[in-house]
Amino acid sequence: MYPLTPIVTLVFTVRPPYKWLLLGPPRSGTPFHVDPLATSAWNACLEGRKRWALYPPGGWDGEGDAWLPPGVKLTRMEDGERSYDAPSSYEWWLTTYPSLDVRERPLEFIQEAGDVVFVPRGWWHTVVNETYMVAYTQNFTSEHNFEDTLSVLKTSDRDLAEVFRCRGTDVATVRAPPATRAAR
Ligand SMILES: O=C(O)CCC(=O)C(=O)O
Repeated sequence: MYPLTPIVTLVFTVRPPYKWLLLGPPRSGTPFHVDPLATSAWNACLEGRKRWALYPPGGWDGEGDAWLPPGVKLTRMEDGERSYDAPSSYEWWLTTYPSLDVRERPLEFIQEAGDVVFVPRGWWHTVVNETYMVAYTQNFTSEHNFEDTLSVLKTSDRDLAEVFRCRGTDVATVRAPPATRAAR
């Protein structure tokens, strides 16, 4: 197993929010989105049951960044910024999902208490809670998506990009050699 060095957690001073305790009743949830700053995430369900749908970056056809999950629309803010308009997760499962062709269906599964889900960088995901639910989630950048996060930060927050680049380089120089990793 490869250790995932949590580089984001080393940026103490200017770190954006990256960890959340989630609590919700049945039918609550999180609409379709991609996690910010090219981060990946892990999500541990402590209580209850959650239904997930995921699409890989670019969708199944590899159509590139412009691809959006069915039911999600691109909107433009007044300043020209792009934003995504997604229905609530409950509404998506109720109205969009049943209309999907079998080839358009997402990767889907149930997460129960004790299960930990890994969401890779760039994957669209939505979650509806089927019961009362408590979960804990953290976003992170490891050596695997370091360059992607750095590239997003360079356009959105140059100061943070500089701190991140310096700290990330430190981590890259002290990470375990391949032989040690394989033994874990
Ligand atoms: O458990 C959930 O509702 C999903 C949380 C999530 O997608 C996120 O924090 O990015």
